[in-house]
Amino acid sequence: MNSGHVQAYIGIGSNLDAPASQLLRSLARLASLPETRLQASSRLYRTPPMGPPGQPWYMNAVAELETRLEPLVLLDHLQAIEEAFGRIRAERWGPRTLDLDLLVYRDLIHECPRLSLPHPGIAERAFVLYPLKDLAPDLEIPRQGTLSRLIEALGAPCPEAI
Ligand code: A4P
Ligand code: MG
Repeated sequence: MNSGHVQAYIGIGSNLDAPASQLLRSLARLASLPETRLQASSRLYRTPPMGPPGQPWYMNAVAELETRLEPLVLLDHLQAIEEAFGRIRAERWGPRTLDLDLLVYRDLIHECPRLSLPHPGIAERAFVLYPLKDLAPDLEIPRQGTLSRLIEALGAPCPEAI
C-alpha cells in the first residue's frame, strides 16, 4: 500500500450470540473502515474465558490492518463497531457480543487514559498470542519482546482453531 499507511493488529473476541458469526461479521466491518485495508485475518480460536467464572467460552481472532487512521480515530471506529454489535459495557471482563482491542499500532508506544499501546494484556493472553502468530510469527511487540519469546514465556497450550 502507499506510504502513510501503517500496520495495526486488532484483537477480536466474542462469547455471546453465535460468537463465530460475530467475528466474521466484524471482519467485514473492519474491511469497510475508511482509509483502511483488511490485509489478513487469523484462524478462529475457541478459548476458555479469562475473568468472571461461569461465562461461555470465547471465539477469538486477530485482524491485520493497513490504515491511515490515527490511533485514537481508529479506536473510535472500533468502539462504534462494538456498539453497533450490541455491546453493553457491564462488568469488567464480563461476557460480550463483540470486543475489539487495538493490540499493536506500528511500533507506537502510547499511554493515555483511553488508549494504551501496545495493549498491556498481550503477553498473558494465549487467545491473542496464537492468532497473532498465524499472521506475523516474527512480530516484535514494542517493549514486550518477540512473539515467539512471549509464547514460550507464557507456556500455555495453543487453543483449538476451527
Ligand atoms: N483502552 C485502553 N487501551 C486500549 C486498547 N489498546 N484497545 C480503553 C482497546 N481499548 C483500550 O475497555 C475499557 C477501556 O480500555 C476502553 O474505554 C478503552 O478506551 P472496554 O472494551 O470498554 O472494557 P473491557 O473490554 O471489559 O475491559 P478490558 O480491560 O479492555 O478487557 P479486555 O482486555 O478487552 O478483555 N477471555 C477470552 N478467552 N477471550 C477474550 O477475548 N476478553 C476479555 C476482555 C475478557 N476475557 C476474555 C476475553
Ligand atoms: Mg476491550
